Amino acid sequence: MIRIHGVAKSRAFRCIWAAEEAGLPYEVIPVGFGPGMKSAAHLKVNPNGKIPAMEDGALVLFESLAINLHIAARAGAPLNPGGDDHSRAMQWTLWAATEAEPAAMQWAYNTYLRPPAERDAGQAAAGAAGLSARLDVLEGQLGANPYLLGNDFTIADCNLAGVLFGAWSNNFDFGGHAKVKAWLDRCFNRPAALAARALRDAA
Ligand SMILES: N[C@@H](CCC(=O)N[C@@H](CS)C(=O)NCC(=O)O)C(=O)O
Repeated sequence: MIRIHGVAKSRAFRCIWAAEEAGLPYEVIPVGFGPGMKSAAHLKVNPNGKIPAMEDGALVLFESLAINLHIAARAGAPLNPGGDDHSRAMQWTLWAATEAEPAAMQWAYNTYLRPPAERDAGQAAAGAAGLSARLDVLEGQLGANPYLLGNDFTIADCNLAGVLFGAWSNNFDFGGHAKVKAWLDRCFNRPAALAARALRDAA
C-alpha cells in the first residue's frame, strides 16, 4: 500500500493525483503545515521536514515529482511510457522542477500564498514574467495532440501540470498561451484529477 504523508492542500496534491491516475491503492497520512512536519516521526520519512513523503513497502521517498515517477513506474504504461517517451517524461519532470516551479512559486508567494502585507508587487511581476517565458516554450511544444507526449496522459503531464496547478487555480493570466490553458483544463478535469481536487477542496 502506498502511504502518502501530507495534505491535499500542499504539493502532496500531485502525488494523490498520480496515485488516482495509477489506480493503485493508497492512503493519505495527514501531516499538515505546522509542527507535524518537523516532528521526529515525520523527519524519518522526509528529513527535509517538508511534505509530501511516501512509503511503499520498504521504500521511503521525498520530493513530490520523484514520488510520482515511482508511482508511475508501479503503474506501468501508459502512465509510465517506455523508450524515448520515458526520456521525454524525465525531461518534462526536470523542466517542471527547475524551470517552471521557481517562477510559479515566486508569483504564487507574492500574489496569494503570503499574507497581503508580506507580498512584493515587483517580485510578483518578476515571477509572472518568468513563468510567462517558460509558458512560451511549453506553448511551442504542445502540438495537436491532447497531451504532452501524444494521445495518452502520462506522468509528464501529471508532473508538469501538477507544478502549474497553483497558477491555473489562482487565475494566472494565460493570455497568449491558449494551448497551455486548454491542456491544463484537460488535465485537471480528468476523473483522477477531480478526485484529488475534491480532497483538496474538502480540507
Ligand atoms: N521540492 C519539494 C518541496 C516540498 C515543499 O516545499 N513542501 C511544502 C509544502 S507544499 C512544505 O513542506 N513547506 C514547509 C516548509 O518549507 O517548512 C517537493 O516537491 O516535494
